Amino acid sequence: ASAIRREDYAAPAFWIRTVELTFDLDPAKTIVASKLAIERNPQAAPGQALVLHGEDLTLLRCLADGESVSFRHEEGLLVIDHPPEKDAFTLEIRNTCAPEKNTQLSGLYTSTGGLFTQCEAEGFRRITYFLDRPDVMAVFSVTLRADKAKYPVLLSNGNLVEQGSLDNGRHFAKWHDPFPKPSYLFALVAADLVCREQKIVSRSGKEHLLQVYVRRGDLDKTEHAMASLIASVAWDEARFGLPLDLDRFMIVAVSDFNMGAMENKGLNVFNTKYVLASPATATDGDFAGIESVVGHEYFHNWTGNRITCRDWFQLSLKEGLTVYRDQEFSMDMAGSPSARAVKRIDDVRGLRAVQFPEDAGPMAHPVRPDRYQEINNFYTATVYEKGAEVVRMMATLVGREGFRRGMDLYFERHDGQAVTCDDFAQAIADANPGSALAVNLAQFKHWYAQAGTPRLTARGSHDVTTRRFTLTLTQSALPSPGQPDKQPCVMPVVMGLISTDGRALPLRLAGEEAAHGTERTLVLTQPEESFVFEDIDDAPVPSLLRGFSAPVVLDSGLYDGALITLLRHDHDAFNRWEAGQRLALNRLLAALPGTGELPALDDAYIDAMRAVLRDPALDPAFKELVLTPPGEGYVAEQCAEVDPQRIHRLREEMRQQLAARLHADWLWAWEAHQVREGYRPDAVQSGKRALANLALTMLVLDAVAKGDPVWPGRAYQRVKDAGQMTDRHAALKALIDGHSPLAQGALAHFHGVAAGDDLVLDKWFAAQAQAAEPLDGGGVVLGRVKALLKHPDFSMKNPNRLRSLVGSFCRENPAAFHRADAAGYVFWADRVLELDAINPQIAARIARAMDRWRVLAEPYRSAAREALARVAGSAKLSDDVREIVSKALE
Ligand code: BAL
Ligand code: ZN
Repeated sequence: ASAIRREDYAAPAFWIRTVELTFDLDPAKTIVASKLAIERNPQAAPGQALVLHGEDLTLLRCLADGESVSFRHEEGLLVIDHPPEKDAFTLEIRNTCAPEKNTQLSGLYTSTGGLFTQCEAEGFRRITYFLDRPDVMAVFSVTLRADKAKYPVLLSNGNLVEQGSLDNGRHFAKWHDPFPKPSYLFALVAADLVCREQKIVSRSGKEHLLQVYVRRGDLDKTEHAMASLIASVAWDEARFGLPLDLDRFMIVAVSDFNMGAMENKGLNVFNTKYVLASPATATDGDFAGIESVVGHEYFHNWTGNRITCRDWFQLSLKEGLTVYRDQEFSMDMAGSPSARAVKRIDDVRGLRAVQFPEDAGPMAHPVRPDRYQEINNFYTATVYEKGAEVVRMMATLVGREGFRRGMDLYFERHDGQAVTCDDFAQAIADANPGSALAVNLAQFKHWYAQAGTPRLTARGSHDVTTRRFTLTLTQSALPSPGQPDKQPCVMPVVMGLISTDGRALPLRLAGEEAAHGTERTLVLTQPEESFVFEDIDDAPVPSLLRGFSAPVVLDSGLYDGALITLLRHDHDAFNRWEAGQRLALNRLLAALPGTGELPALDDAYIDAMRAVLRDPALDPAFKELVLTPPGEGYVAEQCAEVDPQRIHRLREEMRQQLAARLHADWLWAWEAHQVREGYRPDAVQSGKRALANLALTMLVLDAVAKGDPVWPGRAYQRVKDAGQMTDRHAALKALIDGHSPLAQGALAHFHGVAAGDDLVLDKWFAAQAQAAEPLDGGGVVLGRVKALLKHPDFSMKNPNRLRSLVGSFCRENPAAFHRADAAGYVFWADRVLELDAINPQIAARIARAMDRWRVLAEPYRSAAREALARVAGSAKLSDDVREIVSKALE
């Protein structure tokens, strides 16, 4: 397929104002009757054909104003060359689709005996013929008819208008959604479900019904999702003045789902992974994930649904903004400043692990892309997470109150419209005249237009005689596909200066009368700028990019002494963590060029780590983050040529040394952080568990190396006895990644305890696919993964299971995947081709495991190219996978 280009956007020739849909639901053949009130767009060129999208459908009838009308089919289109020559007319369509054959899980499909839909981005055209584009917004009325015994619950968007019985054991439900919406927000569910429900009263005194629908037997795992939904409703009202606008708001969980969840108006459909949780089945991380995804989908109700995207190039308009909102929500829910910082560190770790490599690879694209072949490939970390960073920078530049004013103006101007990223940025700027954002708006928008991660270099010089410290900031950006030259960005650099004994210094810039606090935001707009600070007696340590105030790679030029000062004293928790990571990274990078082992870690580093671990003023969750060395993927991104085996070896050796040298401290950490009260997935308890479980991991690692059975035995006991999943799962991982002989028994026990629970089984598969390769005689993980493909609990058709085994192995276990014998790449190619015939969207995600093949050292690089060429050479390839592999090979 040829590329779709942003610059080719044209408003549609016709609008659809209302839609009446009637479904006779049946898994083998569903009949869809659609009545569309169509209006000509007076601004469009006259005489145009009416071109509707349609895919994998059988057309039974097409009438315009009750008369038959001639039509023709083109690839994926239904073309009516001569629609009625009127400003408005009615089009009636009858078609069928086959839900049970729909393994792509886009459109109407079956899952565990029920019928579900997924329409974003272009799934509605797989249900019926339509102008399936987000700028066409219509009011939907939907009638569902189905067998009552098999499908007792019939749901669609909006309000339930009527329901009742029909002949032959069938029944019906009529739904009406008063808000005009694009077709991608349509949803229906017909299934045998039960629901947890709760009535809430909003600030305005209005009553709303909240419902969470799940399969029978899962109701006891919906409490947290419901609590998260209630908190989301309250938060959006309190923080942004955005109330729930529907009488009823539903969440439905489904076990076969391509995405995490979907924000269909009033009827969110969720992957079970982001709904179902009990202490026995879900980890603290799962609980946090549910809170954030429930929030995310709920917040879309305004940022995405009330104001939607004009076209799919504007996807970040809703996704970047909504990720920013869900991140802020989770931070507010976390509570303490320290817990907020932990959440921020987590988010930045995610950004660096996924988005930075994306931005440096063949799929690099701007936050607002300029072209795509398959839009599903653009639900990316760049559009989502970097998009959120762009919104965060705007908020930093205009301040919290200013951002709220900007959001208010955005809704005042655009409620009910389909708009662009430009419209959003303009609203935030216009609400804050004179702000650094408004003054530099055109330049700021390079963040939307330019791909690649900018580099920020900082150098300081101190003059004792003038008592001045000059900070010089330089920005640059590497070329990315289609963008050889980059313009300088507007970068908010939140910063402070620390004295070597740990004091935050007052900040007075040259020309100012007095100091303005100890933290400020420098706004870099030029390729290079110097900032002169007055009254600085001794050379300070700059703390830059606090809270990660811009999504850039920072070269601070700081050496160990300064980094240790920051780790000890910085007032910004993010930068304390960052300093600790940099200390670890420097040691790994220094050892990489050799072939030997990691040299013994120096006392200064070990002492600094010990000091953090033992500091009574620091939160356990924060300590866990500091004591965890940077991931192998992040280390790889720092290298011009990547040897995944060598990175794995050095990082494992670093963990071994930390385990051995801090042995007494790990013992203390384990003892001191046991949670003895009842389980709560809050920041305090989960922080303690995180640190205790890191301690356990280190104690097992050290014990296995020394042949001591005590700690592996304790971990094994935990797998058996733990009262909740966080500790059970952590103990299992400690045994597997610590290469304990007890791991096999622990896995068998864990599988038994799973008792067929899909989400627990996903963890069981993932733990094995992510297993650390042993340093001596490695290469064992692939064999186990291949064997697991044949396990009766494995299925290529269930996206969660597929991600947990194949995705985890190919994308999250570099040392197991990148093998000198190329067997990992052969496995990858086989799976991508096999999966492409079932579910191209998921196949394309797995295909992206090869994004960074060009930076691999030999023999990996040549073998990777060969595997890519084999996939690209396949005659039957989806647009999804073709786009990924052809870009990789370009
Ligand atoms: N809109 C697709 C799923 C999500 O980002 O919420
Ligand atoms: Zn979203």
